[in-house]
Amino acid sequence: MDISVIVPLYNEVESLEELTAWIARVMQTGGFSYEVILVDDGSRDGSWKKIEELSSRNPVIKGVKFRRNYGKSAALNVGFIQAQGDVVITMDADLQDSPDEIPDLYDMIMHQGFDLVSGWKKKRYDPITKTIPTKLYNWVTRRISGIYLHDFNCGLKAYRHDVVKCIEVYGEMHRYIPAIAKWAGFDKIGEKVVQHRKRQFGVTKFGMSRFINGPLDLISIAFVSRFGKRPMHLFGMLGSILFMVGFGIAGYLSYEKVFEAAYKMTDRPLFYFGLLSMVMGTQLFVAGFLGEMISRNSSERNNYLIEKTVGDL
Ligand SMILES: Nc1nc2c(ncn2[C@@H]2O[C@H](COP(=O)(O)OP(=O)(O)O)[C@@H](O)[C@H]2O)c(=O)[nH]1
Ligand SMILES: [Mg+2]
Repeated sequence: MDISVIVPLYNEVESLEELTAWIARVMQTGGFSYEVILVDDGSRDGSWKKIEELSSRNPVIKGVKFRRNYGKSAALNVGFIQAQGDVVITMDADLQDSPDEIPDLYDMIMHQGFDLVSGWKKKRYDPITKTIPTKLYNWVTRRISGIYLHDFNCGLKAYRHDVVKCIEVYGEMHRYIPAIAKWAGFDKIGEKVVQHRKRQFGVTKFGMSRFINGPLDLISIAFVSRFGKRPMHLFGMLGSILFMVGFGIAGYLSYEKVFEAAYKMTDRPLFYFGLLSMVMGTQLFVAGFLGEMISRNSSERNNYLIEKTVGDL
C-alpha cells in the first residue's frame, strides 16, 4: 500500500464527509493505493456514526474509536500502530489542511529521501491569540531540539513507514514528533510550505493548557532521550559539582576562622551558600542513584531501535 492517512479527530462530524471525499479524489488522480484511518477520540457529536457510514460505503476508510477522550497524541499513536502504507500522512480533520498536498509529500519521502516532512503553515488563517504564542513556541523548540523547522505543530506531516513504527507519542508530545524522530535516529527532516485554510465548522479544541503542558513535555522528551537510560550521568555529575563547590566554601571558611580571625560562621553569607550547595549536591546525587536503580529494573533499559540486521539471526 502506498499511503496511509491518519486523521485524529474530536467532535468534527461536519467535516468528515468532505474530507474523506477530497482525500479519495486526490488518491484517484494520483493513482495511489491508500487507506484512511479515522481515530475518533471519544467525540460526543456523532462523529463515530458518520465514520461507520463512510466506512460502509468505502472500505479503505477505517475507524478506531476511543471510549473516552485521550488526546491527540494517543490517537496518533494508535494510527501509527495500525498504518500499513509506505508513506504515512497525518492531517487534521477540520479541513484546515489540504489533501492536495499529499502527492508532493509522498514524493518527498519516496524520491527525495526524507524520513519526515513537516508542513509549514506559512500563511495562517488563525486568530492572533494563537499565532503569536506559537511563534515563541516554535523558537524555543528550535533551540532545544536543534531542528530548524518553522512550524513544529502543523497537523499535516508525512513519515516514512519505519519512522512511525519506531516512535511512540503520548501526553502532549504530538507537538514534538520531529524531535522524537530525530532522537530516534531519523535525521532527514524536511519542511514543505502548505496551504492553510480557515476553520469552516466547529471551534478549536486546544485551549491555554497547551502552553503549560507542551513545554513540560518537551523537557521530558529531551531528558528521557538523552539521560533516560543513564540518569546518574546527569544527576551524579551535577550533584558532585555542587557538593564540591559547597565543600570548598566550607573548607575556606573554616580555615579563615581558625587561622585568621575569630568570627561567627553565620555572619558570613557565603556560609549559607556553601551549606545549600552541599545539601543540594547530595540530594541530586541520591536522585541519580534512585534513577539508576529504577532504570536497572525497567524493561526499557535495553530497548534500542535496531534499524536493520544482516545474516541469519
Ligand atoms: N484525537 C484527538 N484529536 C483532537 C483532539 N483535540 C483536537 N483534535 C484534532 O486535532 C486537529 C486539530 O485541532 P484544532 O482544534 O483544529 O486545533 P488548531 O487547528 O490548532 O486550532 C483536529 O482534527 C481535531 O479534531 C483530541 O483531544 N483528541
Ligand atoms: Mg484546526
